[in-house]
Amino acid sequence: MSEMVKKPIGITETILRDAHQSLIATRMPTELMLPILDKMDKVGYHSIECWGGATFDASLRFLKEDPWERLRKIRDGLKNTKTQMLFRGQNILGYRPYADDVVDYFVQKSVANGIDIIRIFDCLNDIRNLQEAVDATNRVKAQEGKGHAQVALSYTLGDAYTMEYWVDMAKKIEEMGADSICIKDMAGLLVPYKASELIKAMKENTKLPIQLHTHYTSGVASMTYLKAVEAGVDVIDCAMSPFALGTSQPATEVMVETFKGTEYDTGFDQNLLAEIADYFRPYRDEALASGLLNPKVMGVDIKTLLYQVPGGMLSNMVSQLKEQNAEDKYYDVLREIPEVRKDLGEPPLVTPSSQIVGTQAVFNVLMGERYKMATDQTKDMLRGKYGKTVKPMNQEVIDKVIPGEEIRTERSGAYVENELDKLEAEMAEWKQQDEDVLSYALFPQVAVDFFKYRQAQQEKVDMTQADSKNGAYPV
Ligand SMILES: [Mn+2]
Repeated sequence: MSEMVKKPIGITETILRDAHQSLIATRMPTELMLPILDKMDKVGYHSIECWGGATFDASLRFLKEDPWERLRKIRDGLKNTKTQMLFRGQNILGYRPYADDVVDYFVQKSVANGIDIIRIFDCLNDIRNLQEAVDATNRVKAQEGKGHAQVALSYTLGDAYTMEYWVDMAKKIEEMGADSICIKDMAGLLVPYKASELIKAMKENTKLPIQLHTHYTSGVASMTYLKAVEAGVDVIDCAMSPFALGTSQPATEVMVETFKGTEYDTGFDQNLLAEIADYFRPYRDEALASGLLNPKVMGVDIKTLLYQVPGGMLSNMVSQLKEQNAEDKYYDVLREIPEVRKDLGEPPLVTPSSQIVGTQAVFNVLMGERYKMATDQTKDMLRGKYGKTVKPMNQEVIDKVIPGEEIRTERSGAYVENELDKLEAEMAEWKQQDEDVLSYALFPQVAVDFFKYRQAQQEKVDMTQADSKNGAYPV
């Protein structure tokens, strides 16, 4: 009997970030996470994803929590497991390109507060927009001996996105000094046999470990993982079953069981996983009962393959239409999205390009004339401020929306002057820790509202007196 060569597959657990972002609008509070960290820490995960743009925003905005404090507490509870965050390249965790000094400082502070792996992506897959964040991570790594720069390619479909394109990107990522590659399939568009082809081609052309991230939205995700693992992928992103499937990831327990006894065996203890699932299940039931978890997002939405629109973008669009009493325009907007995407150079649809394309499509339909009105973000995209798209943008649209304006051709950060000092000065009165300036940089209004709330809490103000609507608290 020949001995089986073991190649255990790694699993990144997403229940503390993407799973609740995808299913319950990122509303899982820190206090719910903390009691189970000890058990999660014993599983043997490759990493636990616990931080990113939406978790940061929702912590400040809705949960009235300091996201940095959350990170420190999670770090404290995970003694043996790597933590992971999602980082929007030059856009950090926000919606616009930031200056290099802010990108740098954010990376430093993320690692200092407990992040091990930084997954960095750009909404246009413009590699130049990733360089500063990768370099910053490598600088921290050289100084502190910790930090890992993972570059994520936003997976999408379209004429430009050939196998050669992805392989070429993988080579460039290796050259730019990243530690690993992630294929980030935010809409569940990667089908099983295509995954096999893609992983094989990338493995042949890069030595970097490859991680695959997908969503169950279109119903193919666990089959995609199976084929990707057989093709040599190193790590897959999964969510514990109470917050798996639907618009979230394949279930951790299911993937663990699938590879049991094979060369890919994770070696995870199903009893331990069951205890973790038992912990989260009542919270799922509660979310279902309160309506926070909508059963609609738990099924298979095959339209995602037809329209290639990520789940989060669809729900945004529905609420925009609702506000305008124009829900009957849903399918018109769905048809308009790929047209706007083409006009804007066929970018992947991921934050913030997904919001830019989606909002402009809604405008185009509701105004009854395409680009009669353009959002500031659409204008900036056409001006090249977000970077270079894989295909050229529509010249007619450029001429209509920003006639005669200069088009920029450098990386997005090249147009933003260092701004850390200015930001520090603006928020000085609220500063209680170094990290506060970064919260302010990303979400100025939301952060100040939070700072006011924090101060009021500290001064033990009677919160029934607080004017929460206007974010004003008596102090
Ligand atoms: Mn995702």
